[in-house]
Amino acid sequence: MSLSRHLIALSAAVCLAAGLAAAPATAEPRPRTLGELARKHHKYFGSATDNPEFTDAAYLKLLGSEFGQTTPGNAMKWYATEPERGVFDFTAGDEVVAFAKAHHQKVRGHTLVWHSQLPAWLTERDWTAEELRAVLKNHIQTVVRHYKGQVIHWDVVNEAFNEDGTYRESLFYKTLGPGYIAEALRWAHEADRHAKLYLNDYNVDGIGPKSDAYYTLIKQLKADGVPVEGFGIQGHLALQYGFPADVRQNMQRFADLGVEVAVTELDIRMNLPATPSMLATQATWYADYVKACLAVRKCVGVTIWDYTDKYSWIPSVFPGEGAALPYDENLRPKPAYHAIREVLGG
Ligand code: 9MR
Repeated sequence: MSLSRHLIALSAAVCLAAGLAAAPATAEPRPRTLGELARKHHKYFGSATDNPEFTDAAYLKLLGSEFGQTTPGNAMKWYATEPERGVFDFTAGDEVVAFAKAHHQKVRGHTLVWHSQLPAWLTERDWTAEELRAVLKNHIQTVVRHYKGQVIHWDVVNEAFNEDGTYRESLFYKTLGPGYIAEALRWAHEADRHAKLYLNDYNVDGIGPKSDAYYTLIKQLKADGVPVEGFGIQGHLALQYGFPADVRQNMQRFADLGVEVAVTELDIRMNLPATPSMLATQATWYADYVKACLAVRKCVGVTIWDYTDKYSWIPSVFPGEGAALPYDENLRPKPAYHAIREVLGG
């Protein structure tokens, strides 16, 4: 090979090497995840999860990468954590917390006092008020102490009101009267002074009798010095029932009471089969809901009630309905996913 040919070959090799070295700088940057985009607004974007899903590697990969927060869908409920009186089992909850920790995710604790998913030992006998108070206090404090420092929030009382704003006649209400809510909050606070304590419910997206009941209750609890620090708006919507246009105003009035607000279980179901136009409407609704949270400084984040239609609770509870989440059953992002990204600035 002549000298000039040598030089040409050499310079080609240098250019190639330089080109390769420069490649990472010119390559498309990795798109920000929903969790990262939300963090820029000082909020989190999360997904609920459930232990049976932990065998699905593709599912876990997205759960761990895309979201900055998780909520165990069932693992911390009473039936799971205290299956026999005084016998506690934190296996399922610990599994979710360990996953979250490994993926730098915040965890919301869900839930301590709820009328549903209670163990049989609790529901299948009558309790005096004194007995039930002791059982409730022990349950709350044992669970909260176990997760101390590991959860940012507790849904201390879940779904305490009926649609008309009257108290739900749960075991706790019937036996202890409405004062069980303040007591539950005080007991939880004694066990973990740092977790933010929430009341959480569905159909409280807009202003109406049910959210008014929470407004009045939280105002009273604050006046009485009870440690209530957050209002959880679950956000289980359905296309056929319309979008709660005043969700931002509703969030703001709770913020003005001095509590934070979180969207805790967002999903938007529809009658199947889903059409492109229904999915487009769903995308707008997700975007508008997230926008409302972004507009309220004390709205701390949004959690969707799992992220894929593969594991949504909807089809089993509302036959003929579904397609409620931003990813389809094959873990492919739907229009809703892209709409949420856009609102978050992605
Ligand atoms: O996602 C939960 C599902 O796996 C359970 O079967 C169901 C039982 O009621 O509870 C679901 O989660 C609920 C949440 O704990 C409270 N708000 C309503 C949610 C949907 O039912």
